[in-house]
Amino acid sequence: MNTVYTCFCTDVIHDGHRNIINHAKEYGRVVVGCLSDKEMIRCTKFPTTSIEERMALYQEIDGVDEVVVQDDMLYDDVIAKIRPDYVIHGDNWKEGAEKAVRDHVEGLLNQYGGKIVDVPYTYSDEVKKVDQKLKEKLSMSEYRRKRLRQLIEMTPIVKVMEAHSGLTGLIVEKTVVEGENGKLDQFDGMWVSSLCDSTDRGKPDIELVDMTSRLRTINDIMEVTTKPIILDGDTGGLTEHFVYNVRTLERMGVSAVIIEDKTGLKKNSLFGTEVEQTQDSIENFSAKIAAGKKAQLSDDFMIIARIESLILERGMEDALERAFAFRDAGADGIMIHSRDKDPAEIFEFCDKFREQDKKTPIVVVPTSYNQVTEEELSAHGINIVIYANQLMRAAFPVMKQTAEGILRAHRAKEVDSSLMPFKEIIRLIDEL
Ligand code: SPV
Ligand code: MG
Repeated sequence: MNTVYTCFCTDVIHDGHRNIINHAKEYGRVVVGCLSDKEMIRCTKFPTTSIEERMALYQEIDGVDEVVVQDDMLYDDVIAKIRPDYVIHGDNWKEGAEKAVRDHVEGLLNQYGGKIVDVPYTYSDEVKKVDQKLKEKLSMSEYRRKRLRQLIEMTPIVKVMEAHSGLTGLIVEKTVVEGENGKLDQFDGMWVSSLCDSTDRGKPDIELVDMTSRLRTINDIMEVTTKPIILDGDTGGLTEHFVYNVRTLERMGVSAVIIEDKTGLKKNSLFGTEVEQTQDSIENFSAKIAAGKKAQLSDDFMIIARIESLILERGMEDALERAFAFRDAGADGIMIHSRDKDPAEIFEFCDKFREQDKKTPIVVVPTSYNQVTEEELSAHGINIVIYANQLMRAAFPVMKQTAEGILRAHRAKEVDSSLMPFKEIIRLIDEL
């Protein structure tokens, strides 16, 4: 008897899936692959149920003979193991981002005479509704909040990109690329940077933009996205205020706040020792972390301690002493910052920290040492990489050039060829 294989990456079964199975039955024994968590995330479909729950769900569908785990979005593992006579899929994978996957599967099947069966994709109201519901579920605070902890467990390194508005949030949410290996890739979460949130308002990064305004930026981003959010909480402010902010952020569905061990008038770390900056004492900052942890109500929310010792040239020993002290005070992660062009001091810190602590997540912001790859960071035990300001730095020069171009030409024609038509920009924006 022939084997027919299909891969599902969904938490909810709708007409489209049932249609695939009904077609599949005609070709032979039906094996359904359940895409693993880590591969589902890369495919832009974050799971809201466990792999065990999904497998049980697929097994219940009428006509399914067997359910297996598929741990490679390009099907290499399952095709090698099962050697199906047919792979069946909705014909929507003939174009767009999934076409590369189809081409790859076709190549694998050609090696032994297997075939692809494309079934007309089901465009029904039910399918649309289920897709929409899944998306909305992911944007609900209880799902969004815990997603960062889940990602740390599920992926080799969590890739976080700066967002400072609804539109930049949408770019982080929706940008998907196809890598050299044909695999898709995307960002995992968003960083609401104090530097970019301040700059977008034309203000300096000195904790001048108050929490109410920061919450508004977060809300704008949350309205149109589902990915987890890490807030740059500056120094966390007064401990008496920080505890209230922890509650608010947690309730909104923010996944983590990172606070830095500075005190007094905070200046941006990229200034280093060029400006006067005061580091908080280990004792005070530990008490702030402990108070924040005591205030939070869920287990999901993370308070991450950011150590400024390398920025302020206080040395590696000081950085490590602080890291262990802040962890012991309850910090759920450590962010180590550096403005050196060489990643050596970051790697040294991480290696030494990992000698004694294998688990506490480490976060880095490679703005100055931007030559490092995610793979290298991950090899040094780093769990989260934050690209902290690139979207804003990309937009600013182009906006400036455009303004200058119009002033020079006394009309907008000359700049038009370098502008994106609005039709393309609004494609990003969802209509209900
Ligand atoms: C920010 O993005 O606001 C940060 C990171 O705090 S840095 O600007 O590098 O200090
Ligand atoms: Mg900042």
